[in-house]
Amino acid sequence: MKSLATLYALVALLLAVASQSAWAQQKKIQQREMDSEAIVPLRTHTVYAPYVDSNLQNKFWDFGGDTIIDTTKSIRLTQDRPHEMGWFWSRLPITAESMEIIVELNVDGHSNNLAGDGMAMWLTQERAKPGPVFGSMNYFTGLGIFFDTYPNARHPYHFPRISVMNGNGVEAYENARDGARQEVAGCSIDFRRTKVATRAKFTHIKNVYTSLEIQHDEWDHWDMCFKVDNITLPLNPYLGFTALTGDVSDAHEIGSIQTSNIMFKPKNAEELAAFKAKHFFTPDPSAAGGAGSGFSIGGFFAGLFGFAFTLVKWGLVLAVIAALVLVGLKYQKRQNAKRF
Ligand SMILES: [Ca+2]
Repeated sequence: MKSLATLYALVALLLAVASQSAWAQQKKIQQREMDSEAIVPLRTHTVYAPYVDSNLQNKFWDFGGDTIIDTTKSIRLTQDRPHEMGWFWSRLPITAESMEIIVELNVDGHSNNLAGDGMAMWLTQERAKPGPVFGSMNYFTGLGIFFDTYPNARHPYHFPRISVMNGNGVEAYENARDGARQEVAGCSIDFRRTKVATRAKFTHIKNVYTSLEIQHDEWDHWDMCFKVDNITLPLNPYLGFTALTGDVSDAHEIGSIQTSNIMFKPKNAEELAAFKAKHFFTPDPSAAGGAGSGFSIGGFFAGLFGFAFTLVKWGLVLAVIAALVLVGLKYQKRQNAKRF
């Protein structure tokens, strides 16, 4: 009889744990739904093939240097030739405070490993000023995300390297050191000569976080490059892409750029702090798997599936326990029958 009582207690405990876990999952899904009120595509900062109109112009974008527009395939910032430099810049600034930018890029060349110099994505006050920093001006104001394929110095990390510098307009990018001292965030990911098109997903939620996810080995599989909370963008930055080759080279191409405005309900300081804490101190299984930051509709459905999976899992556990209890009861009955 004692063993039966223990079994019942165990079942009750498991039931309590299961309902608690289910409740936590459901709450998480609700929170995800509330994260983003709307994602509105920005036509002014989006571009697809054929990229230009019949006059070989684009009213929202401007290009120059060695940039070649291949209307069937890509915006080629440089070809796989030494000493080229190309740029592609938005004509209008981005007025949205929070945004998502997904860019498809292709970095490819004849050499297996000796290639360079790389390309950059910019969110800066300045626009269309060619220079030495991956084809753009030095002493920039705002964010530079560098896709650096050529190590100019030795580092404890591998190349290719993606690194971010938040320029203040007076500090120079230290090219000879690959900007190591100025890197506010970064990661080593091989985005050169990839099997699937490389895509970079940049997300900036004002006063909350800035992240960069990279797709490079499998379609729609995103690896988190960085997620930080200390990046402030300049007010109304221009969006630009530039590339540079030196003695060594690579073709640097852009397939498409897709920008969206992420809109949020106004939040007070307390709500904002809680929102930020959720992003940086709550373990997020989908982020750990590199599957996204929980802002996408995909993230929401992943959560839903996770919830369903948990239900099925606990259902199975309970079924096994119920079976054990039944066997126990039968055994006890038989023992009692024997006794009398
Ligand atoms: Ca470099």
